[in-house]
Amino acid sequence: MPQKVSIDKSMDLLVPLAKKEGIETPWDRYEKMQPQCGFGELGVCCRICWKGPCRIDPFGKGPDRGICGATADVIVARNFIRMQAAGAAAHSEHGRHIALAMEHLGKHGLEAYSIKDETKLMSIAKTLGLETDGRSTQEIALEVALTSLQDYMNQDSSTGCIWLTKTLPAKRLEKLKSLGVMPHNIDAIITNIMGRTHVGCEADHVNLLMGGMRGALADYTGMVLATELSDAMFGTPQPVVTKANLGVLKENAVNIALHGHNPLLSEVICDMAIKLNDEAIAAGAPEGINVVGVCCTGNEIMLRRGIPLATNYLSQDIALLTGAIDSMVVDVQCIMPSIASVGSCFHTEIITTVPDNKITGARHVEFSEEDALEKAKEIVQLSIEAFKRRDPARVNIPNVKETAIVGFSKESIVAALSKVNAEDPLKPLIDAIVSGDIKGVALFAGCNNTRVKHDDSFMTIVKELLAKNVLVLATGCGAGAFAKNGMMTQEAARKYCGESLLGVLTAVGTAAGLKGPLPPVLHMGSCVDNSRAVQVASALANALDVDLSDLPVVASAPEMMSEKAVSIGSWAVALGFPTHIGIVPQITGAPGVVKVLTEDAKKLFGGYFIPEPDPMAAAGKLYEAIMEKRQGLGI
Ligand code: NFS
Ligand code: SF4
Repeated sequence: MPQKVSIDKSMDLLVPLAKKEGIETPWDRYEKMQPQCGFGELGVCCRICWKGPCRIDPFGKGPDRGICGATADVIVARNFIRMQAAGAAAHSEHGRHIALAMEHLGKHGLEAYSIKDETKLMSIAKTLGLETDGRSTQEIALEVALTSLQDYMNQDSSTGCIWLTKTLPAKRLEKLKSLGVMPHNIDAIITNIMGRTHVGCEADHVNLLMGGMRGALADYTGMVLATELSDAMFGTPQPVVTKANLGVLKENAVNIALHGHNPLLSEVICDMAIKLNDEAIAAGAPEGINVVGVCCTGNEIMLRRGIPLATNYLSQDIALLTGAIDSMVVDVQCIMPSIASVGSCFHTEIITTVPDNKITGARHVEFSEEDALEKAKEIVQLSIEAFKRRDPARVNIPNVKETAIVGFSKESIVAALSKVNAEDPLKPLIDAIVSGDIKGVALFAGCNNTRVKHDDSFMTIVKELLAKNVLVLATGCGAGAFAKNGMMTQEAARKYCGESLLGVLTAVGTAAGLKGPLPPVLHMGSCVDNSRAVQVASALANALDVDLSDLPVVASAPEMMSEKAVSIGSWAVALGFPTHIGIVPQITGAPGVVKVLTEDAKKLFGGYFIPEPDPMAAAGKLYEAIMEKRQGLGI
């Protein structure tokens, strides 16, 4: 195990505690897994048919083809695009779920849900080109939902997905069309990838990878509709001050940790926790119910409600070592099965809620939009019951929590900028980029990974880029890392930003009434909310009449691990952004694939992958990519 597995200060208390209690951490399991399979690391292992598994000898001494004749490039490309398809499927299921809920809301109403943000609903209707005059909110919501669901149903491959075509600049759409990577139907594209990678189908790695890019753009489609419809139902994030890290748990409260992704579950539980607060007090918790968030659900409720974020991906099961979490309630994605076994060492209720995401050893309370209130009540009451069983002697809450100013949707960024220039809100940002006060924009996203020190790569790269006057946006567990480690405060802006960036953040922050700078890292939300950054970039590109790929905008996922991150990184490339990944990807055994993704992509899309595990070197490469784009623009 590396000397220190995490830079998160909470881990200084909890990792040794795990050792003392004999409870396994992800890092213990990582150590047991060493050495990890070299063929798998290089991606040259194929299990697509049962003649296999086949593996290619990377040293050129053994087999150079699978039993069917597939080369390393074909094997790796097939594996890679299946990952893109899985990522797209995960996000798009989330999006579909929200769209279906909105459809039901529009058709017959749902007790637990409403359109909380009518302004956003109207703006979505306008984006989608729908009629709003003389129509009720419910009618408009229904049409927005049905239009969104078209992106899962359209069979005419000559028309692109609606949400994609309505949210990207015309120049980029032309480019995607000319490259043949426009998705027309999310489900169809995912099915296409699974079909073309079946044994005995496509065996051309370039064509496979282009098919994968289309899958990644289907992923973007599912994400943007998930974000936008969620905003209409639950509110568009506005700046809010809250706290992050495990010190947000309260000794004298019933602590409910909401974990997963979909706000359809977390929002209702937050509402129910408020309603049942007195029951918790009566059960002996003087501070009532304390809801905290984990991973992307944590980001969703943090931005919309100011609910504190407890932790991010890699420390999710260790969080249970605090002995103070009474229930961890999960829905879908990024949930370590280990929470059930660690939870069983404590009084904690681990509650799964989705019929196709159960975990052996956890309690399952099936949740649906129709009976959301009843089920949320059951879940909160189970949490209160668990609190009664909590052993105070085993409570170890780290005294670590940071202030976090969060809530930077496109709408709230534009609103803040409009305080500087009401007529043309984007102008101050564009002027700052053109003058070089802001050198460029970097979006940090993605997961944590046991292969690198928890949260460390995020922090190392960001400090370098801030000092060089790069504006930083963040989502997902990256944003979680920054929030927990104190990068979302005004003091951090003063400490880490270069002079000219600090000047811009101070001008905007002061105009917006913050009496000082905006935080140096702007938290835009969960992973699906990466689409918010695209909305900002598209607005900039349109204002400058350039393509997305011309902008000095880069993306970075320094600690990525999931198939969703593969998919997001791929659409970032397809949209024209140089995209850093800090983990050596499972493609390096296929030189042809590596070339397409790191070199040829640049010519085709303007975006390309920059694999670089060393965070300092990565910061340098990202900055270089920004400067190259600036040069291209002549600024
Ligand atoms: Ni996104 Fe990674 Fe997961 Fe969210 Fe966190 S691990 S790809 S950041 S919770 S989706
Ligand atoms: Fe081996 Fe080809 Fe089957 Fe893959 S598809 S397991 S390379 S025979």
